[in-house]
Amino acid sequence: MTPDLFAAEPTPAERAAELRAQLHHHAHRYYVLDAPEIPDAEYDRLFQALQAIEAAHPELLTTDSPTQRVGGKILDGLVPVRHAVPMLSIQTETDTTAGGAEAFDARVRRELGLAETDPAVEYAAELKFDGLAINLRYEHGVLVQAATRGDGETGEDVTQNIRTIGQIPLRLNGEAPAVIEVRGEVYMRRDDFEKLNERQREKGEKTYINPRNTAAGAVRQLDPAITAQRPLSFFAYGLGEVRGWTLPDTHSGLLDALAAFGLPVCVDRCVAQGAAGLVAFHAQIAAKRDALPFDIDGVVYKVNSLALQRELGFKTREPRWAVAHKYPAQEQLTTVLAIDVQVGRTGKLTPVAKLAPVFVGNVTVTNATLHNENEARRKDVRVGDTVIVRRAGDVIPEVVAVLPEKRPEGATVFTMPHTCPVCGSAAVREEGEVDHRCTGGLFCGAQRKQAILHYAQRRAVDIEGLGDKLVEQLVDADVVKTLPDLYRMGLMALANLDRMAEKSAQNVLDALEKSKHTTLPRFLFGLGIRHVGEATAKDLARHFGSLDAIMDASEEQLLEVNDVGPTVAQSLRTFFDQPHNREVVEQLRACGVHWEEGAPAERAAQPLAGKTFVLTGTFPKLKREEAKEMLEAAGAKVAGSVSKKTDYVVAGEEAGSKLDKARELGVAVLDETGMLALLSTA
Ligand code: 5U1
Repeated sequence: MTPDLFAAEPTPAERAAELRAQLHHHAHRYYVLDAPEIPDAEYDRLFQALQAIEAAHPELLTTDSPTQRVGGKILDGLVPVRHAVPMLSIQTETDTTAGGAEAFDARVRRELGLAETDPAVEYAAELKFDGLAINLRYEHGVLVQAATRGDGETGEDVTQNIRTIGQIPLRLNGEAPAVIEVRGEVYMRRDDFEKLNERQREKGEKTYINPRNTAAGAVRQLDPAITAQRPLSFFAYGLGEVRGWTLPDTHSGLLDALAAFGLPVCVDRCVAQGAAGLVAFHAQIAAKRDALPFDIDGVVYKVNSLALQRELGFKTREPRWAVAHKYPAQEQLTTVLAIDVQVGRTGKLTPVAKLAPVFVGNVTVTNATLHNENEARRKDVRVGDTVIVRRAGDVIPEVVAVLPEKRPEGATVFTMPHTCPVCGSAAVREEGEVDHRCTGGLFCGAQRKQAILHYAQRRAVDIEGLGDKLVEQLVDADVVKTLPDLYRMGLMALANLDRMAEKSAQNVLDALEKSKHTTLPRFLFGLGIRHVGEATAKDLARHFGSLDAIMDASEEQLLEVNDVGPTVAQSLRTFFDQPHNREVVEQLRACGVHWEEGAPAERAAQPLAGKTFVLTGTFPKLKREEAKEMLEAAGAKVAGSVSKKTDYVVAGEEAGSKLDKARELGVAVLDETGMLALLSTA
């Protein structure tokens, strides 16, 4: 469009009104619809432009200006507000089965005087949010007051706190009634709650117990600047006083109208026909409860027709046309009977609170993880404590918080043991790590299966056919307790296992026999020493030449090895300082496990040290792994992808993109013969 050169410049008042409308629109897209149309920086630019006009023309400031969300003064106390229309509570149906919905429908039908042959009653079904009920009063479309429920008759004025919530419009869209009070729930999303607690931890400040209490506390703050830092959200679900507006015929129509005003209305709602419709909604939401981004404690059913609602009326302080149908609670109180330490398959020690049995999240819980020493200390859980336990979905139960006022006298602080409770080996916590670990990997009963699988894998001593299931059977049947037992078991022990044919048993024995002839790096890697991967095992073998030299090396000597830092050196020392581990190594050797040992690397040639190779395609003579070992024995590094740092690409048959990349970057390309020639002349 060509600009109208004769159009008058907008006045500051016009420009301010236009900016406010734009900011209002974009805030709704961002906070309510979660569908922003402009980048944050553009929003900030518009916001600053409006701030500048309002600073220059204070007379243009309006209470619904987006610039006025934060900035209220610190209060001495919250002022009482008498509700124009009482804020009712809702009857709760505690039968969490389908029976709860059926009982409500039966009650409604009875009170409406419906016969069995009459059609199903139509309901609006919604979520029961776990937050704080709020009344928002809009006059001529502008938010003028926000109040808590209080006792239903009188609440507290929390207007300036509520104004900080981006999702709550300061002005309604469209043609607004003279007065409309919108009722709904302020809540905190779970991800926002986690982020808030993360920030608290970073600052070294106390963390919050759950989203509900945190949201309620934030709304009742005396300093709105603090509320502004709490990420709160809002859903509208009902009305208070209304003047100058014709109500829709149904509750679902009312929710649509509230959404059209720009208020956030939850999309997880439906119109349900009769008890069957309610039961289906209850089940559908139960299935997605844990995937919702916020906590709910049930669903709400309301008779959809407002005319029928009026007919049904109220029973003391609760409407007869609505009910909250609960789900099983996800948090409960219980007491800590003991704190045990469990050892996982990988040797990780986990403190576990043993609890007085409690029904939570639909199951009886008797254990809750305390994760690690830091977490146990942070929560300061002690034997005898009364604690809040949470179990949501399939997530393992957790102690959320301790009730310090209920702590028995003399309850002592939990400390992690220095030895493994299963095998008695040293339990260590490495620098920078949160977990304690058992160092008796080869000996510890808890780690048996993992240790055997690690030892048997293809990249270690390679025992073909010794997989997950077989290891499980061998350990559970007590045939194998430690690695050397593998070489001691006979055909009968194997063949006696479930679903093990004699032929397969013989194959396993043959594979075990074959695995006895291995290499030092494979054996060393197979021991499963923490931080000793394949590459480190190769470096160690090359450097020291023999296992005994490695087992006896001091930390200083270990540190001389390429790529071995303090963590690896310490881990090796701790491992070989455990008599159990040495004993296992000796027994394996006694069983016939052997390898060729060489001279220490100081004397071994490393002609390709500092060179990086990439292998691609299939070679005529060598397997890829063999080529890799030969190159590494000559000191080269074998990488997985080609870059400018690659010195040679060795390409076999059907070499693909790596070869293309090598050509593109001008990297030298060899075939297998070329590589062997390089190795022999280097
Ligand atoms: N979704 C929803 N929650 N909730 C809570 N609707 C709803 N209605 C309520 C309450 C206390 O009360 C009215 C039925 C009065």
